Amino acid sequence: MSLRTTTAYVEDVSPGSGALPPRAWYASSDARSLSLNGNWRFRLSDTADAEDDSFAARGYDAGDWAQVTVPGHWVLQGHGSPVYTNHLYPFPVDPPRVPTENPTGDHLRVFDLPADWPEDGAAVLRFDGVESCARIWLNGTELGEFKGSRLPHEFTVGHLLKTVGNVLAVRVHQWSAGSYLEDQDQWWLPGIFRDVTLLHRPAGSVRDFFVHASYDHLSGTGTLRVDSDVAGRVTVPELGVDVATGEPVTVPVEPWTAETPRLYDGVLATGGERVPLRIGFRTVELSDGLIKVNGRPLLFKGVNRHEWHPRRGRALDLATMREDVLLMKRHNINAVRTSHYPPHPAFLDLCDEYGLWVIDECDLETHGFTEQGWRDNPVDDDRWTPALLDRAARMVERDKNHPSVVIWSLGNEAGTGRGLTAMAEWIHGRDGSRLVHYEGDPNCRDTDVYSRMYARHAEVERIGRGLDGGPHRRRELPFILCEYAHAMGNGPGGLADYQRLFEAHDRLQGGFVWEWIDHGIAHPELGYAYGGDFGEELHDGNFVCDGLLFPDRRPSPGLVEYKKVIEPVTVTADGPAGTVRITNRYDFADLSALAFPWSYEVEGETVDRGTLPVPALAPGESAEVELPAAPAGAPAGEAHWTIRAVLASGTSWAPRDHVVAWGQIPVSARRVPYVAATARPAPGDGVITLGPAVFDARTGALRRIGEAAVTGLRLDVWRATTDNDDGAAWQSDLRYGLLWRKLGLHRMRHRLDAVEVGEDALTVRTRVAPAARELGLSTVYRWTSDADRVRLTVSTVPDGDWSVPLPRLGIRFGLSAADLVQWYGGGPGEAYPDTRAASAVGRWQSTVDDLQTPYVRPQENGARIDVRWAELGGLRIEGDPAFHLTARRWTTEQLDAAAHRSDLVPGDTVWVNLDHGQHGIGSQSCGPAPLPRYHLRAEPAEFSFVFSPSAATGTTATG
Ligand code: IPT
Repeated sequence: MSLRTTTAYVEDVSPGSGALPPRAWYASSDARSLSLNGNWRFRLSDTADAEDDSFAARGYDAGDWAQVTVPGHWVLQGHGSPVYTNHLYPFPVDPPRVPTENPTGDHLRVFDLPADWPEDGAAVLRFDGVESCARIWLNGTELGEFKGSRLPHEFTVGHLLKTVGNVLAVRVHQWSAGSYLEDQDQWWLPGIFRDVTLLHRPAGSVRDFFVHASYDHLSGTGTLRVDSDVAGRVTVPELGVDVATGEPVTVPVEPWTAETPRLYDGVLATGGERVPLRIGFRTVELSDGLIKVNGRPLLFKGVNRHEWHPRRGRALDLATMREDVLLMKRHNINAVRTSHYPPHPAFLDLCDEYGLWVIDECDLETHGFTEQGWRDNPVDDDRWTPALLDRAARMVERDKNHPSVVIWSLGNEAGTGRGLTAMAEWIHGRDGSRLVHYEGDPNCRDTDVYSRMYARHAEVERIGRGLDGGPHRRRELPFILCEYAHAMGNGPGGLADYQRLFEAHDRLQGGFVWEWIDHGIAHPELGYAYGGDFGEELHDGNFVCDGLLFPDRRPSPGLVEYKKVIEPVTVTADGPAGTVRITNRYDFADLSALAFPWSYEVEGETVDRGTLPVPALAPGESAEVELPAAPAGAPAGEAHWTIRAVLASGTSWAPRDHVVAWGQIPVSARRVPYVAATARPAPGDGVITLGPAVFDARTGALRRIGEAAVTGLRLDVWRATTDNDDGAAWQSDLRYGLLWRKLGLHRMRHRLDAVEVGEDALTVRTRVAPAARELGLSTVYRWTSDADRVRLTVSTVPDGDWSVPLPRLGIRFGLSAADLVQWYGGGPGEAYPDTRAASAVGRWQSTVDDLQTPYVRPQENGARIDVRWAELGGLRIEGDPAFHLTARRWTTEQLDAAAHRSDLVPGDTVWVNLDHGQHGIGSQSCGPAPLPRYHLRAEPAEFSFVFSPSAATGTTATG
């Protein structure tokens, strides 16, 4: 007998053997259960068969074994290490074979039954998720083996249980035939990563049940029918419902939507068990070429959510799942695609409860086969079809009773093939009440929606207008972007431009930003680790950190931007003067839950406030609402109305006064600073003095303004390239970072041509250019002063062939001391030309450290936009026009060179950039580049700053 036979199941394409058929998941019934989560004994072997003869046969002597926590991944608990690849299989592609080096974790748990565990024998052992292949023994009897990492598997065990000293042994293989179906872009993390539970099954208990709860918007009634394979009764006290299983009943109800997640508590009672039901009445349909719920089309404002925790990986606890849902609700997100596998089932309970539309995606991706032109793709090979159908069934049966789930997705990036068609046919047959999604087939052969990822704005617009052509079936279908706006590093740019398209064209039913959270792994030295930090021979670096949340779940500026872009109420000033237009952009809810406080601000200071009476507009409606008269006696200066839509009372997901939406309406324009050139440059002792400024007489370099020492003030065009600047490997034309470096924009030289002391100005003429190139920027610095303030006007004229945009255009200088930063302009957060929707004009303050955005891989960050004036380090700076402000304790070059946060070491100098322009951000780390209107073209430009010593020294932060 060959050694391989004992582990043949590992490389078998079949889903496994011994497990019970799939069924609905429910958390609590009155039947007993015993959680087997906790400490397990653990032994790691290098190969699948290493301990073959010593595990079951030798009586499970775990004497010298280690311990791990279940649920968990052993590679995050000190045994072996994680591996990150995007789509490349980290093993030779020879399906269904896997490498001999196959880390195998033997898990052992000894347990007693609780004293009051019922005598009658029936019991089921459930595994909610094990990656990637498990073989199970209870008390020496083998129960079976299974694959399908993020799917539940149950085994009948009652006949094997003892009162004390039960030995549960689980052998987990990192690699199996199933790994070929699980090539999602994420860390490969073996282990028992979801709950293990022993469930008592009393005689006559429920096996499987299907809650059908539809809503008829014409009559306002819901129809409920609960099918169960064990007959029983269904009661819903609030609705006066008490019917037999299988029997439909129609009653007036309030419908469930993600905006109004009305649930009715019920009970399914059979002879042996009472199962709590949470029923949401809603009807999903495809009609008039649109996805409609309860008769109305909806707009997905979604995110792709992988399960992630920086220390626990995909072993999420309930608190973390709830945090995700609360963060989504508070950021106006209304939909989740569970990329790329069914989530922990409790997450869907939360989606039902708080209200989120869900695309539930099957645990299927075979992306690595793209490398071989999809040859041998399992989804087009009949031998694999049973495994695919098993995965589809385990998802649908588990999750079918969740009102939040409106669409089933076959999987992600798996090419096309008969197996997918078989899955779709099975799903359509089993559950006609939902739609089917799959992005990977441009013909939409098996799907009810046309779905794409990362399509450019122009193409999305064509699709919206129905000008995209394509196969007939596809042209009839509504469109969604199941992934867009790749949120890697600084960005994504262009969100607002997508949203305008979604709102303008009915066929465009929204999208799902890629993705929710950075998959950084907490690391003692590096901060957060990403691909390559564990010595993987093949990896995709920080492509795994592309979320709207940092790994610790702090919102990134991208999430703040998304919240603003998808706000469900808009406040605009397109009507007659003195009015404001309020538009309800909810699909189902009116505005009765919101209040509309206003404030009137002059130069960012609130002068008056009140509340705007806004009618409870129905979805889609808008109204012109009269603003109060501008407050009498307000000081002169630039003024704005700011109107907020806030929660009038607390909800389950946010407190009263939580800001849902806002708008700002300019009243009067800013007066730009004027400095009469009355002071004369005064040469003397190696320096030139002009008003409060002192310059080096030979070089014209600024040395100080008042008390503030200034170093290295000069033109700057370089930024620490962002992940989007660097671009995805396959987008050679959009890799601005490479183009910029090729030109040498990161090593510009400054040639001094002249220092001219004039009547009323000091003029310094230079040419800024990189080695080896003929292009350059002729740059003139002209300084004037009225004795108190000094004005710098920078004029720059490009010469040579500038076909690429500039990263930035402005000045940079160093201050010897600065901590507190105060400014009037856009804030409070980071903003760039195409990521600026959430930036509000106001008076803001921060420390220099808090201006930094902690991208996992350091890169350009932290600019505040539209800054009229700023004070820091003893300087007051006014812009003409307004500028972008960036300040940090390291140079751009140091930021550029850093690979992890831990590489950034604060120096003594605070480096300040005042930019006239920045190139847009885009999302070409996977998607499109910034739209042309956000390009910073090399063109003649002139911009000024007025500097004066500021009253506050500004070196310490207070308040
Ligand atoms: C797309 C994948 O579906 C997703 O899982 C993720 O990898 C994303 O890209 C990038 O982060 S596929 C890509 C080829 C567009």
